[in-house]
Amino acid sequence: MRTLGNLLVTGGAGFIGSAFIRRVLANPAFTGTIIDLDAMTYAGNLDNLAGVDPARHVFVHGDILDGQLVEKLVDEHRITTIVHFAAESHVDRSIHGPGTFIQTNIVGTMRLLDAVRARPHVHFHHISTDEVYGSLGKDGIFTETSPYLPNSPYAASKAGSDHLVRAWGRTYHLSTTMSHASNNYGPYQFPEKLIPLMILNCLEGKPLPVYGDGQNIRDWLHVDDHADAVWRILERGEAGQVYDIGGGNEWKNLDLVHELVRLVAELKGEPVDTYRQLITFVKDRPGHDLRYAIEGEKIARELDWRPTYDFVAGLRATIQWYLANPAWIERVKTGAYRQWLDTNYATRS
Ligand code: NAD
Ligand code: TDX
Repeated sequence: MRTLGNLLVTGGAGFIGSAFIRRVLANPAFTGTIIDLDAMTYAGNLDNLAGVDPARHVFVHGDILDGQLVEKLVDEHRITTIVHFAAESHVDRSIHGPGTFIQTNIVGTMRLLDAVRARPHVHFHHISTDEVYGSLGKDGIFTETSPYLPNSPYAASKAGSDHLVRAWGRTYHLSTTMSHASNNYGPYQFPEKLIPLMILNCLEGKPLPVYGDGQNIRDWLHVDDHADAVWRILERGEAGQVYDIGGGNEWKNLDLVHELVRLVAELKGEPVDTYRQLITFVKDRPGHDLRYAIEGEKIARELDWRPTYDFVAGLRATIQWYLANPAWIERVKTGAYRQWLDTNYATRS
């Protein structure tokens, strides 16, 4: 069992990083402090962390590309473990502008690894994605030994970062672990990703854009399950090992959109047709992967971890969260969630 002191979490203002922080700070087994390094791109939102104990969550507005800052934080806060969530994470954005994906996801990861290289007592956990394995056909399943076959600039940049983690670990004898998760969903997800986009468009009566014929398949994992799996790996994962984290929960996109529409209608007490008629087939994403599915046997067998969420219950709760948090939605839509930066930095300088 690894002893977890103070953690440096990168990208902790994003969707999954913030879920991880909320969950870890609520876990009595964790008694340290979290240093949260986030560059606050469009995806960083400090509203996601409202309510966390400020005495145990030190937010630092900075870039993982800034190696000196990373090293200073590790030393000053006596960091024992880096949990690396920070990334450019949206496939569609990577198609239109791959440059920042290469910078943040590959070069940024190298900066963090170099900081650890000079401080080999620090454990490094890398958060990666099933997309590095490319696309499955109708059959088959990804495992930790599947070949790397990335198809989007995003997936290629994550694959590149994975290779650095492996190589730095081997060459410089660093303590590293890595996980590949399937598609996450849950509260606080930025509405560019499928599930929150569809929920918000339903609520606004806007079209629900389904790419291609909607037959692509994703394996959905609740973000809290992902956070718990990462915690389990931090505590018990063996250095040098890779763990795949799946939801065991494959859905065709079109079926998922129909289920969302059904649940939104149920929760709003309105006829399903009100929302069903919004479903619109649009031009397919270039290089659109057909199917992802993760086996998840290794983490179950070696670390005794399995996902706990029932998908339909998790989806219903996620819709309920968006319905109960109009202020979060409004601040994202108007861009007001970014005003925090102006206010805060105006005060500091
Ligand atoms: P997100 O886009 O919601 O959040 C990313 C966070 O990283 C943001 O807070 C952003 O400001 C920060 N960031 C971006 N560039 C930075 C930089 N240069 N320096 C410091 N901070 C920076 O992403 P997410 O969905 O929470 O994903 C988190 C991680 O999980 C990523 O590594 C992603 O590849 C991986 N992942 C995501 C999913 C998913 O379904 N969302 C699935 C598997 C793996
Ligand atoms: O408007 C849409 N219409 C649509 O049909 C959007 C945004 C998506 N889609 C489709 C594309 C995918 O088949 O839905 C599926 C899910 O799309 P995204 O939410 O963009 O996720 P995906 O491309 O599968 O990648 C996600 O999972 C792996 C995350 O964004 C990545 O960060 C993660 O690594």
